[in-house]
Amino acid sequence: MPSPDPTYVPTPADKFTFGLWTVGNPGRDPFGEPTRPRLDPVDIVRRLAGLGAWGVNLHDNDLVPIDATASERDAIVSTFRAALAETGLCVPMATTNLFSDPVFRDGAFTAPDAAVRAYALQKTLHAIDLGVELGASTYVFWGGREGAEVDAAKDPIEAIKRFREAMNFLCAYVKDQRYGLRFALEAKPNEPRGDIYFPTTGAYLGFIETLDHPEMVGVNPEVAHEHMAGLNICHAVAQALDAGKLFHIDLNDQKAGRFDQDLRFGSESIKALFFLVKLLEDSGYDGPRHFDAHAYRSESPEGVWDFARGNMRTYLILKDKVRRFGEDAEIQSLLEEIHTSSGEGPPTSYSRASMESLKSRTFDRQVLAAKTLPYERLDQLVVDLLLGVR
Ligand code: GLT
Ligand code: MN
Ligand code: MN
Repeated sequence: MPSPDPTYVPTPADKFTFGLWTVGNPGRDPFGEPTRPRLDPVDIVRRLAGLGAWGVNLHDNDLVPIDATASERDAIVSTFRAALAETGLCVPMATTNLFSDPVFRDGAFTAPDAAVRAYALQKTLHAIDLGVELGASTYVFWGGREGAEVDAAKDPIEAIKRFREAMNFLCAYVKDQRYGLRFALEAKPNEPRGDIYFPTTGAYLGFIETLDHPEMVGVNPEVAHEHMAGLNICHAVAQALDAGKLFHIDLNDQKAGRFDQDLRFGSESIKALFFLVKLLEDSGYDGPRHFDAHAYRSESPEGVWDFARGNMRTYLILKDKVRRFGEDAEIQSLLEEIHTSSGEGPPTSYSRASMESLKSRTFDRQVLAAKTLPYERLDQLVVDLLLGVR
């Protein structure tokens, strides 16, 4: 096994990506104006490439203003493509901004106004074309405005049907154009809406199976969004992996019970994110590791790049800890002890015979209940490992 790089410096092989909207976040919040100047997408591409990132992701309007003419659009896109070619950075994922413009104040694909729904669909067709032109293979849908504050005003079943119609239309478009694009649906429980439809990754995993082309559609779980809902991100991602639906992932951090903070990866939940990195690495997930986070509002323009470096460094440190976990003899022997069964397990498949034999088997409940589970020792070893004293 090659010796690990102790410097934790990323390379494109790590597949780290950032959004134009993440490192480009100017520090605006609901109570305050921007604290940093807007960054040119071309400069972002150069800086990210210099730091060892693999790719850059974007919403249509992160690059092309919503009111740009066709020729303005083409000029912007060709300058951007030149920067990608110069640096070797790729665009693995693209998405649509269906939340900033006032037209989407009451939803996009689920808006009560049919003309708004049509506009949202048209905007997405153009944005898909843009993403494909830039080489994207994954297309994310985050329905930030698809929700409600006033449930009296809307039928939530109708909203689900409308969202399904939009997804079916767009899948058909991708097939018709022969684009090699897969969709990844991103859940969030609330903010900016009082409640957002499809609040969790699990909700989307159920919904996907009701689509015309479920094989084209997966999920894009975000750490902060599952933590906002009080859920375990590792378990949500495990369900997506088991279903073959982890098409993308948004890595960041979040204090539980707060607004969506989009904090630097690993700035809060070291243990939970250690297990997330372990899951991603052990499962063989080979998609992008996208950091959907932004620097503190108090950070300087130059400090944004410390933020960018920090996300990648922490991922690599945790990945190294995963390796050590696997090589740690004491941890592994505890795991072996924990995973040793007290007797034969249940039948792996049903047959009359296996059922009858199970029915007639006798179990000593006291023996089963007395098996030791040294979780205190195991968890402390993990804490020691993460705190660097092991
Ligand atoms: C927005 C949101 C993110 C989504 C982005 C994709 S935009 O910043 O908070 O979680 O992933 O639309
Ligand atoms: Mn996200
Ligand atoms: Mn978020």
